[in-house]
Amino acid sequence: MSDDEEEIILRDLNDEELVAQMQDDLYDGLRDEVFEGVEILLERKWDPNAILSDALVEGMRIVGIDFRDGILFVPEVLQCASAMKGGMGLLRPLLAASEHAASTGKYVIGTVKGDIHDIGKNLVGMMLEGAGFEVIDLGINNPVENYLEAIDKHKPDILGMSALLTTTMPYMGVVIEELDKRGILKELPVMVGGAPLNQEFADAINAHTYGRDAAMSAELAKTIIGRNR
Ligand code: B1M
Repeated sequence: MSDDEEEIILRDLNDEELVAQMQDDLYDGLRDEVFEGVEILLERKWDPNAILSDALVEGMRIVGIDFRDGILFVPEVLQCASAMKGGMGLLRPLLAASEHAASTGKYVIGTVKGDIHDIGKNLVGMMLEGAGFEVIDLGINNPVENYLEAIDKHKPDILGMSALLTTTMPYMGVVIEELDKRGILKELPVMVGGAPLNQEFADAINAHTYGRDAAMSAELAKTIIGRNR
């Protein structure tokens, strides 16, 4: 089937069918189709946040279930991630369109050592940009040295760490301990987030804040900046 024919079919769907189709396409790792679905919903004046949550994040949630149950494997899930990122790329400028002329503050963010999941972190970064933050993204698999170097170089107002694995989340505690030893922690609020985390864990490792999701994290970051000024 040609791209044009596929386009006509997607465009023929009503909103509900289209969102369901996009979740299927994300599951099948069809980057172009997911991208096109996002385009169509935007043309239909959907709120970018709703596209993100209803079509993309929900699609990825379904992928997660089948990944956990051994129905999908790493190569397939990588394709799903690529499709998700394609759609997110289109939404990025819209979510990050800041009403703020000046930067709200500087935010360094990175996924911790041993962990290569970056979709959630990227979303948090996008929302922070939307809230007017200058975001310095350290990417994935960051040892403590990377965070220290970035703090020294960029002098952020907040440090954010993301982890998606129960095996990598304790490393956040290692970073926080090191910041404490160096006297940085009392000056620099640390936000932690990621699917396996909760408030209890954040408290246990002495993090300043726990961000449950991207939108809430951006709000929390603004509150922290307001409090510190
Ligand atoms: Co991974 N993986 N994975 N994986 N993967 C999970 C996390 C898992 C829950 C799947 C499952 O079993 N159901 C499971 C973890 C189990 C556990 O630890 N208990 C798992 C596993 C086991 C693994 C491997 C070990 C598999 C293997 O190799 N056998 C391996 C590990 C690799 C490594 O990191 N060393 C692995 C690999 C991969 C891929 C590479 C294939 C791919 C990642 C691609 C990429 O990110 N570029 C992948 C994916 C895609 C997933 C799932 C399916 C989806 C994650 C995602 O992107 N979610 C995931 C299952 C799931 O979570 N449902 C799974 C969408 C995203 C928007 O949500 O990341 O939660 P999330 O982010 C949210 C919040 O958590 C929060 O805001 C975001 C937006 O609202 N948030 C923050 C996140 N970071 C934050 C930081 C903040 C604040 C909020 O402040 C700084």
